[in-house]
Amino acid sequence: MGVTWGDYNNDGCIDLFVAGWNLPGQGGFADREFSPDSPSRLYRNNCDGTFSDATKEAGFAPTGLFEWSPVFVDFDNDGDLDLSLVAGNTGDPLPANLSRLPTPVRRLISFAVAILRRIVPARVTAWAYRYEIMIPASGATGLAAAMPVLLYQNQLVETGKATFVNVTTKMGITHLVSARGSAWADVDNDGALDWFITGRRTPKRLYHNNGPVGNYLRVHLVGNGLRDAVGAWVKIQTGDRFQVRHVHVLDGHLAQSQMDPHFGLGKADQVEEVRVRWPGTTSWVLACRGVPANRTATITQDGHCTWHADSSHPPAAAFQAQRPKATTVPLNGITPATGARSEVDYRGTSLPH
Ligand SMILES: [Ca+2]
Ligand SMILES: [Ca+2]
Ligand SMILES: [Ca+2]
Repeated sequence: MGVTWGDYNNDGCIDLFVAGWNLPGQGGFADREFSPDSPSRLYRNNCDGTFSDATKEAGFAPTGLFEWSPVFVDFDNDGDLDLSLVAGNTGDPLPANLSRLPTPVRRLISFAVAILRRIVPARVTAWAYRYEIMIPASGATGLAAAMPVLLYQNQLVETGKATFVNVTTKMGITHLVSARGSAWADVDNDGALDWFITGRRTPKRLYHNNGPVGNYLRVHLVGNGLRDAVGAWVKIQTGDRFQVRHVHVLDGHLAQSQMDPHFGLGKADQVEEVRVRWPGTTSWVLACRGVPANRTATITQDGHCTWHADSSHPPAAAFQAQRPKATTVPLNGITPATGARSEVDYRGTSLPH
């Protein structure tokens, strides 16, 4: 459930990922026949007005999960768009053969599944879902409805081929959640995008991105009429590489990520050119030249381009006061932000602008 748009293969044409569910008839738990087809789909833009199904060639396999809220995001700042998904049960009725059981028995099954999920590592749980060994306890709530989340790393920069590898557990993300939405934003202005996952009767999570990540450029657009510049396109050039992003509202499923386009630059220490196509226009405008890496460039539609280091704009005090100390793990680890408790409740806090 949910879609995301992004140019995952850096050919200048925006592609589409649609999240799906493993339902009866699609290799779901009703017919026990596992389908090689994933309900989720990646559609590659052929740059000629048509799209091709690139799900398999990009390395996506069925997960057995109810997938929600896909988001294209360059979480490692290497210059290619990675992909995140969350999962969780929907409260559908139990499979027919189980729904005939008395209520206490069904509750006992849900309880047993919940216990299993507490003691089985997420990697094993994901494998069990993949091969339908573990049946999602439909109609259950809380932990019994929880599933692993998914973080895929794009291999385009590393190998030249835009294929995706599941790095969820490698990055230290092991929680099971029952979630429908998630969003990415650099909540502490350190240049690495962080991941917030909602919880539907499971705890919400803020994963602080501990890096290491590549250099980056963030672009803040100020339009003349439409101040937020929703619908604008931004294209940057670093060496012989180009990347495009678009300013948009809503990501995934009922979620809103950081609106300012965020570009990973890898080791590049400068962006040669930034071009903008403003909403309602059809041509690219050269907005900035020679922007140093690790800056936020503010571009106005009347032709101004300025930039500043993000460290000169610390997060809002309200958020800073409640920002928990993040644990550190090596190699691109993404860990839950932990304070006195492992579950952080951000209700009532103000996010930085
Ligand atoms: Ca593309
Ligand atoms: Ca990437
Ligand atoms: Ca960050």
